[in-house]
Amino acid sequence: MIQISKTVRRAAAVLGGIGLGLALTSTASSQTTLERIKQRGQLICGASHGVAGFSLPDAKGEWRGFDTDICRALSAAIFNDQEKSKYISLASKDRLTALQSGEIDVLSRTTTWTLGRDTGFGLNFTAINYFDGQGFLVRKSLNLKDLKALNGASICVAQGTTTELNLADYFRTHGMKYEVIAFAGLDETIQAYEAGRCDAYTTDLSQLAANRLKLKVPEDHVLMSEVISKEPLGPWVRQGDDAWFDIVRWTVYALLNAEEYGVTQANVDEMVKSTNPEIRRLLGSEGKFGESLGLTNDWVVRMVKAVGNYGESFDRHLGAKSQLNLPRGPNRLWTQGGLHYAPPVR
Ligand SMILES: N[C@@H](CCC(=O)N[C@@H](CS)C(=O)NCC(=O)O)C(=O)O
Repeated sequence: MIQISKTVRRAAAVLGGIGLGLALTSTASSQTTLERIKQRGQLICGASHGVAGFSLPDAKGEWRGFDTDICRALSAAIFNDQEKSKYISLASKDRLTALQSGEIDVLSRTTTWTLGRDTGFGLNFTAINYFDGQGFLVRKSLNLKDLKALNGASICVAQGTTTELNLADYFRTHGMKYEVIAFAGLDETIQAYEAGRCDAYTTDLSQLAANRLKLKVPEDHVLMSEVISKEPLGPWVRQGDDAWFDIVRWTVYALLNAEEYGVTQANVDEMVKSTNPEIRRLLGSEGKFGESLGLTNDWVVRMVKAVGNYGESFDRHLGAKSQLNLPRGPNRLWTQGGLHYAPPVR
């Protein structure tokens, strides 16, 4: 509903705040985000600068990845066609403003949920799709035993990230010196590390694993074993449209519930006929849960047909069936000792 024009936002900033900006613009357009997406015939999804496994254009230029699958699932739920998304590649430092300004409908790009971001930017975090933590990549030849050995080191990092802030916290609390070399773009950061301008490169562990593959000889670089932060990642929306927030949040939970109940891309058509009430509600064989979101009752069937359940999407892009081969670790379901616990559909 709230289309925040850049002019109004600038005026709001001058007048002293986002709250006023939202108040000013809520009257400017009564269209909901879902209505706007349907009218446009396209979902506009904020993506990364290209991180293997999460969001990266393939050989045909089509965006693929675990974060991209959220937008593919949304597009399938709304249009019954996973290809109706347009992806905007955003640097870390620009991603939150792109969502604030209305340039994108949803930000699905390795973005950590923090209190400051959830309250200070007119944005809402929806649901965790990946539990991550911050790590460090270093040259194997340095033979570093632990992070203490990085005292006095130069460290490459991307601007506008929680990474930058955690780095400062860590070195300060451990009384260690360091030189930070911060870059606006992902490729610049990796190139600087590759060129030897920094002793270490730091970001979320999953991205370190993905970006290590961009280096000339990945085997010459190792991930340090220590993890210095909590990075709960997931999609974000603008504040002010609760119905759209619900759609994005329940998309993540529906894909997790599909995994929990054994609903897969291959068996979803059969599962529609299941007698299990949980599965019947999830897939719209019973109840009107899709309609309550402003979608069709078979919305989850559409999504699972498009991208598979949470575990299938994970395996394809990040796990065993991918180049990254990341372990599920904390991203296992709660039923298997992991942290993912999707609320029930009822
Ligand atoms: N999860 C952290 C960091 C995410 C992040 O954006 N990392 C940098 C590290 S290089 C980045 O540019 N990632 C690649 C990209 O998204 O294009 C955050 O939300 O601030």
